Amino acid sequence: MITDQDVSFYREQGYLCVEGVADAQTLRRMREVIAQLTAAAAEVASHNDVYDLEPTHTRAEPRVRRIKKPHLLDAVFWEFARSDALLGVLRRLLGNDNLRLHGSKLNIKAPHYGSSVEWHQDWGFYPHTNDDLLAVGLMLDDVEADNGPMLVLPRTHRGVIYDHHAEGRFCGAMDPVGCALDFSRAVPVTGPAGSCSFHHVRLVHGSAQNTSPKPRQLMLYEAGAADAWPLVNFTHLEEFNSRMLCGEPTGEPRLERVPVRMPLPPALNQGSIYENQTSAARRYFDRKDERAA
Ligand SMILES: O=C(O)CCC(=O)C(=O)O
Repeated sequence: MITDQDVSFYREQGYLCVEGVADAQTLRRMREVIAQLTAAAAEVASHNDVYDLEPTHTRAEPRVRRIKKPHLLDAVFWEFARSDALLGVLRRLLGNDNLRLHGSKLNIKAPHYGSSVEWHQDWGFYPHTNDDLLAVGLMLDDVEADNGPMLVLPRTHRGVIYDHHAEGRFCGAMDPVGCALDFSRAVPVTGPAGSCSFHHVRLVHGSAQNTSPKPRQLMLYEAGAADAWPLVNFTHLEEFNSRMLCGEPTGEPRLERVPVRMPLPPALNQGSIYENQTSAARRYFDRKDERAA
């Protein structure tokens, strides 16, 4: 499905977008499940293990900005993670036949108010023994320049690990001034529904609020080589190995000379990146929490 040039592009630039990875039936099934899950958010008043809510959420008018771990909520999300179409790309980009899912989340940017995500490197949240990891963003809607596409800073996956702390605690966001990066170089990752973006775990990325009238739902899967073992939040071996996508697990982590900054002490506000980032000292993206007209 992808060419040698695509693999070279990913290695050099730190990201790639591939069209047509999910078929129409998968997209339809996912959208149905998401519609049911978002409607059921009328039952909850605050964040929980399933939902991260927009600051303007009410039970009368549910506003969900993230569904946590969809692969545990409905088979369609796990089936796509293990589909030949997706694994074919992952094996090539990660150069490995033994792959594990680190986690999954669905970021929903509703028309007019869907929340921004501040600049960060995923590696700042979950450093591993080696950095053969990436995030897949399955586009459930057409993603265009104006409905809050993910923005990436090409080639930053080869650079330093930026500090994601504020006032001595992890905050899940880089200081947009202190890091001295030129954000005007950022590239929007766009594509028709069914496309997948792939970004390296160390690539700097973020995304602006969706102020357009169009939705932008992005199903994110974090995947990596089976011999990349997490340096934080390791729980149970059985659970760890239940996330194998293909190939065999191993009890021998591969240790590479990779730069690491631990996401500790933990963020003041727990539960999601959106909550972690509320304690960032400075924001780059506009935050308009007032209710849409
Ligand atoms: O939703 C997006 O565009 C960016 C998501 C992201 O980077 C994250 O949730 O870690």
